[in-house]
Order: sequence, then structure tokens, then C-alpha cells
Amino acid sequence: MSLRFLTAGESHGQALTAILEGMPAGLPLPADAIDAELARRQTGYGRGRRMKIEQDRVQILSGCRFGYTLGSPIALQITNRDWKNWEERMAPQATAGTEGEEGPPGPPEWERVRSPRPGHADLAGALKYGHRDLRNVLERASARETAARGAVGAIAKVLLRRFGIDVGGHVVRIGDVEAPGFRGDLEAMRQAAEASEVRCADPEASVRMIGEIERAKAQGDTVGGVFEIIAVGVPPGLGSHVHYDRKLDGRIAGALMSIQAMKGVEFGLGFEAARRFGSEVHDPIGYIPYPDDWSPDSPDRLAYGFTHHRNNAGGIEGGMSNGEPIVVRVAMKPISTLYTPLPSVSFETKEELPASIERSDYCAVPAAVVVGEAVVAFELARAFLEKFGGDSIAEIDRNYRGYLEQLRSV
Ligand code: EPS
Repeated sequence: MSLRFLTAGESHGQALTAILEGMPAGLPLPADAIDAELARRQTGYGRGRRMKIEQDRVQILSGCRFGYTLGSPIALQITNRDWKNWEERMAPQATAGTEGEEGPPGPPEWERVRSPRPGHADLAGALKYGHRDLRNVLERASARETAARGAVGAIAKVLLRRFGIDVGGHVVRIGDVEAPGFRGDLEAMRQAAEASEVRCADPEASVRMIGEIERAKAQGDTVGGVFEIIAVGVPPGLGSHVHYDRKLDGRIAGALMSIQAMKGVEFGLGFEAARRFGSEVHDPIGYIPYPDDWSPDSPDRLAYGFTHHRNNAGGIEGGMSNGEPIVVRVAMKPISTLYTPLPSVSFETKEELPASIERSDYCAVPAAVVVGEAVVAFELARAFLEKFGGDSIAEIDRNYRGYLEQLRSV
């Protein structure tokens, strides 16, 4: 059974929900582990007033008993505290003044969002679904939905950690300010990044990044950036070369591109590889002999066998993990709600109108790191379960240990 999930929920609706299916039985799943990730996602310099209203907490509605997964679908709910301010405008059922209109339902004239924001889903979504009120699009297009994906990803992280796989991330660019990429020590990087208001592991660059966000804010503008996600402890052989939709890099890239506002993904050397000769790009292969006392239970069980002298590939070759850390960078565009709006056109009258202004963030790259970690963790967990899958953790454990023994015997 493949791991899969659905989310539902509007940004100012009652709650966000997710159903995660395919998790094995017997995984200890404390709600705290999910809440910790939800709290991380709410942080970061550049967020707007909404994050002062919300204090995201998960309710695990099904799929767990006494803190352990049952193997049944896990239903999650995150309440929107802001809902109490939107109950009337976001009522799921008809209320006075919204009944009896022709065409797709919408709120009274005076409450419609009319002027599509350049860069947002507003215009294309309204044209596609036949909405007259752009709110009918923006509520679901909102990155609020990433709270649900963060919760699902947090569960994936718990599973991966059980098998020694750790996923982390940090910001490497805000606007024009750059910081160094991953240097080999994920825990050190994580500690430095989590101590930074912009989730950047370089303190000096962090200060300049905050300056960049301030500059955007002062101009009623927004700013984007680049973040990097790293996964260590990944065994070789997740994903497959045999078919397009089993390639691990394709799946991870697709998942990352599906996060609101993401515009590009690169693995390892990425676009730079296109500029260099093959000898400077591909990673020479070596071999580290296994010690006699090697065991599939030892913490350094993956430290032996075939290795690469560098990691320009970003840990994936031929659509499969190759045993090196997976390193992937993602470009996020500036958020499309501008307090100094760009020109737009009324969806109703077609006259020129500044783009509408919805309360929003100035920069959400630090928060996007957490979402990036979540979707990468989900894709890795999915690939891991496809390879070692069983219905219980004990069964997967046996399968995984058997594979590690197989790698040693090559
Ligand atoms: C968002 C707009 C803002 C952000 C929101 C994403 O919300 P609001 O319009 O309520 O101020 O805060 O992000 C979240 C609510 C969140 O949880 O990340 C948008 O338009 O995408």
C-alpha cells in the first residue's frame, strides 16, 4: 500500500484537515511531535498579523490508539482560530443575503474580492471555476493549507527517524542576500538555523536578510528567496530508474513545486552543472570496507561500502538515492499580495483597478523551509515504505535490516 494523503480546508474556514493513509501499525506517534513542527512553521521574520492569531495544534481524530499508529487512516485536524472573525463571510451554508443569486453562489455585492492580484491564483482560478468572487479561489490557494501538509510531513519525519533518516532545512537566500549551503553536519546546521529569525545558519547573513525584508516592507513590497532541504541517513536504492513516476528526484521536485509560491528546484550542483564539464560534475566512486564487527543495528551502519568522493549529484543518481545526503534547493517567489499594489482590472467591470490587498506576509521563506522539509519527508517515507513496506514497524524493520545485510554482502 502506497502512502498517500489528502488535505481540505479554506484559509479562513473552520479548520484544516488531512487524512494520511498507508502508515504502518506500531509507530509511536506523540501529538507533540506534530505540534512542534506546526509551531516551527508559524515562525520567521516577515510573517504578517495572522500568525499572532493562530497557535496551530493538531487533533489526531483517528488511526492512533494510546499513542501508537494502528495502520488505519490517520485523520488530523487543525482549527483556525481566525474562523471566529470569518464565520459570516465564510459560512459553508447559505445565509441571509447570499440566497437566490443567479450563477455560482457568492456573498453580497459589498463583500466580493474583485481585483485579481498579479502572481496569485485569483484570476486563473475564477476563470476556470466560474466564480464571481475571487475569495472563492484565494481561500484555498492560500498557503494556510501548508499547515495540513506540515502535520502530515511531521508524521513522515517520525517514521523516517525510526529508521535513522533525518530531514532538515535552512534558508540560503533572501532577495539579494546569500548564505552558504550545506557543509556536512546537519545537526549543527539545524541548531544555527533554528536560532536565527530567518532560519539561516549564518548569523551575519541573517542580519542582512532581515534588512532585506525590512526594505521590502517599508516599500509595501514583498521578497522571496531560496531554501535548502537536506536528508541524511538515506540508504541507497529509494526510488527507481525503471519508470518515470518512480524516480525519486522527480517525485521530490514535483512535491516541492506544489508548495504555494515555489518556482524552481535543483538537486546538488543543480543548474551550475549545465555550465561545467562532466569531469567536474560527476562524483568519483570509492569503497570503504566494512569492519568485522559491523551490525545492521549500529548507528554508523550506512558509513561503509560504496561511497562518492563528493556530492554534486545531491544524493540522487538515476532517480534513486545513492547513499549520500540528499540536498535540494528551492526558489520561492515574493508573495503576490503587495501593500503597494500592481495594476490590475476589475473582474466585474473590466476597468483598471489596483490589485486587491489581502492581509498577508512580507516574506515567508523561513516558514517555507518547514513545509519543504515536510514534503520531502513525505516523499522519502513513501519511497521507503515502497521498498521495505510491511503492515507493521516490526515487519519493516526486518525488511530493512535484511537489505542492509544484502548491501554488505555485495
Ligand atoms: C496567506 C495569507 C496570510 C498568511 C497565510 C497565507 O493569511 P491571512 O490572509 O489570514 O493574513 O498568514 O499563511 C497562513 C495563514 C499560514 O498558516 O501559513 C496567503 O494568502 O497565502
